[in-house]
Amino acid sequence: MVAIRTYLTTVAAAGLLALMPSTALAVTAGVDDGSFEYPAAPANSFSTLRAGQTIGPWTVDSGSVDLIGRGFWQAAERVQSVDLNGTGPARVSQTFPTTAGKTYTVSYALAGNPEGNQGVKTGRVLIDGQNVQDFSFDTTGKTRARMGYVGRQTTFVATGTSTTLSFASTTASGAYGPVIDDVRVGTCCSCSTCSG
Ligand SMILES: [Ca+2]
Repeated sequence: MVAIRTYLTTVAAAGLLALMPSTALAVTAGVDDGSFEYPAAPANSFSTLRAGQTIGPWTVDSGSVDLIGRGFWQAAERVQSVDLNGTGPARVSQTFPTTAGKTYTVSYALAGNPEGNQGVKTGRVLIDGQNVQDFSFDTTGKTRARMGYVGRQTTFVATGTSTTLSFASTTASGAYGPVIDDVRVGTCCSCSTCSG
């Protein structure tokens, strides 16, 4: 019993530690503020940010996005999220340290702006400017209270000491685009063990 207790204690401690790397990884081995929580957008409203402006560590490369504030609609993680169409399609990017040759997993939560013209919202994930994943989300029947977030993920092999991760809307017209939140980059997981 002593041996088993020791084992269980070790497992429990490891379990606690296992909860921490998702946050630690986001800082040390991947993106910073993948939850789009900083700066705070107006509660029950949003901020429209245009090319050249930043969302914390993220930069709006082109077009405009809406940074959705607390309470405007359901976030996937904490309270804020990003509509990749502000007044039209946008691209947001963040550059972070990587190790060349190492494989990284990008995971994120995907939904779409349920207002206006409901339907399929499309976009893509880019690594160093190269398209690595197309995504789509159908907002039909979704609401601000029930966004219907789904998990998505892709992997890439870093080619240098830094990598630029981008999310771009390919929803051509309008202010109702794909919505992303809870972006994480890590080296911990194979695709078979990651959620989503
Ligand atoms: Ca968030």
